Order: sequence, then C-alpha cells, then structure tokens
Amino acid sequence: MTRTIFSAIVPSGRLTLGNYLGALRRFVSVQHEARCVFCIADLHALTTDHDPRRLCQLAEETVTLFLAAGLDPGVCVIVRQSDVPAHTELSYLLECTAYTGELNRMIQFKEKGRGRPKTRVSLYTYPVLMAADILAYRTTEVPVGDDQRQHLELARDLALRFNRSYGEIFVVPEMSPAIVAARVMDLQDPTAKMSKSAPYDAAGTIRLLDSPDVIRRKIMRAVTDPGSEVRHDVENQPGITNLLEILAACLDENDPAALARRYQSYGALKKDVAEAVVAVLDPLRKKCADLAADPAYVNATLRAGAERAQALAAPTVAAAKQAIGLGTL
Ligand code: AQP
Repeated sequence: MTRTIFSAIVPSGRLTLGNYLGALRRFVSVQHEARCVFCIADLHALTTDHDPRRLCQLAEETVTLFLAAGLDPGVCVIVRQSDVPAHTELSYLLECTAYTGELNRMIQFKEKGRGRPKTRVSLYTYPVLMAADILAYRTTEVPVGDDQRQHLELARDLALRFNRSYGEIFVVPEMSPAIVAARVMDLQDPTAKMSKSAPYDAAGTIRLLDSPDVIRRKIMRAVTDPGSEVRHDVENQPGITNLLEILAACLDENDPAALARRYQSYGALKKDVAEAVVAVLDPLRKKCADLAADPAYVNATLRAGAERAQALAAPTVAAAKQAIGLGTL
C-alpha cells in the first residue's frame, strides 16, 4: 500500500496560528515522506452563511499561504476541493453508507445547527463529504489538529462499513495528531479553540498575516491565570499552558512542561512567546506578499493540482461505483 497523506483546510476565515501549528506546518514537514495531497476545502465553507466573493478570495489566500509556508507543488498535490468532481461524487456514495444516527452526533451540527429550521442541509452532511475527501485518495494518514478526531472516526467507520458491505475498496486511514500545540487555544479564552471564524480583529486570535506589532500586542494581552507560577497545567493554568504549548511548537521543542521551568514570571514568558511567534510568522507573511504579486503562478498551481488530484481519485471512485452496484460505461 502506498503511504498517502491527505489533509485539508477550510477557507472559512483568515488562517490562524492554530491552523499553522496544528496543520499547515506539519503538511510542509511531511511532504517529502509520502504521496501527499493537501486541499483547500472550499465546499465545506458553504455549510453556513457565506459571502461568495469573500469565499473565493479566502480560497486564493489559503493557496498562497500553502505555498508561502513551503509546500512545493512539484512534490505534493495542492488542490482546491471544488475543482475535483470526484469528492462530491464519492460523497453521495458514502451518504448511502452513513447513518443519520452517526451524523446526529457530530459536534458541529449539534452546536451550530440542530433544531434550527434554517440550518443548511450541508451542515448535516459535510462530515460525509470530508470522509470522501480522505477516502478518495486511498489515504493512509491524516495529519490534523485534535479537534478533527470525530470526523476522522467517521471516515474510518464509513470505509470499514463500505468494505464489509461491498468489497475491499477503501483504505482505512489513521489520524496523526500533533505532539505539541495539537489544540491552540484562544488567547482571550484559553478554554476555547483558537478559531479562524472568530471576528477578524478578535484579540484572542493570531492570524498568519498579522503584522509583528499586532502579534506582540495580542500575546502581551493574553489572559493568564491567577497566581504567578509558570506551570504546564491544563486544568488549573489553561492560559499559561497554552502559551507554553505555542512556545514549544514555535521553538520545535517537544516538552512544554520543561520549558516552564525556565520562567519566573508571566511577563518574561509572554515576551518570549511573542518573539518566537513573530520569528515563525514573519517570513511566511513576506513570502505571501511576494506570491500575491504573482497570481499566474498560484493559478497554474491550482490547475495542475486539479488534474493530478482527479487522476489519483478517479480509479477509487470508479471502483466504489461498481462495487455499490452502479453500471460502468
Ligand atoms: N486551534 C487549533 N489548534 C490546532 N489545530 C487547529 N486546527 C484548526 N484550529 C486549530 C487545524 O487546522 C486544520 C484545518 O481546520 P479546518 O479548516 O477544518 O477548520 P477547523 O478545524 O474547524 O478550524 P477553525 O480554524 O476553527 O475553523 P472554523 O472556525 O471555520 O471552524 C485542521 O487540521 C485542524 O485540526
């Protein structure tokens, strides 16, 4: 079986430090290790109210960020989801495999949609589309943040059920979570995930394209915890723990608890976190500005990615269609 890595980011807002540490940076580090497909999942951004022009711009910005972060389109496939019909085609076959009971339990639907008559049907079904995104490429590993665990479980369950019912078509993927900063928390509410759909200027959300001054200001104003001891303790010191996780991830260290011992005050920790984040994001922001000046390159990347992705996914979709009982020409 070919080792295949697939992951996606939804262009539902401007990307955050959480998206970078939990996902994008990890895509870059694995791209030479396996066949990799990295996706800008624009269809998933249609599940709640959206502005069509903004969505299109955000999708383009997200591709540019993929390239600026170091994804090499000569090495991995960079694809916009809506450019590859295989995703939606397979999604329907998997909808015919999924149970309403399991979709009723999906957290996003429970939190944002259940019981509201104007909830879009797609908010209910998108976890199946996400399973199709993954399964279409015979994915073996999915590097994602901790928040995606439930979605991946569904993809695994659907693959297993389909295979049991119709024959061994799908590879059952494994989740590969980040070791540190698997869930970067909001700087103003360290009990909530840092999220790209927060209001744009939210003080608790660091955007990848924030200027160094804005990054420093947000981190220096981050909510901390009562007391003054610097400890890695998710339960009792969520604010400080979040800062330690961010620092460890930015410094490429795997032990945020050990980092805590270097600090006697919250202020000193915040200063180092701010400088570490600026050091990681500043080159990205500059590269992104260079790429934004070359839209032809970004477009060519998307065109080539769409062709390669469709070629990779088509045989699996064709096999699934045949297995489930649909005719082939
Ligand atoms: N705060 C986070 N910490 C670590 N990883 C994170 N990811 C997202 N937020 C964090 C990871 O980024 C990848 C892309 O996520 P997504 O586009 O599917 O959206 P999401 O997980 O729902 O992230 P957001 O930013 O919170 O988006 P909205 O606000 O639109 O729901 C995934 O690998 C995710 O784990």
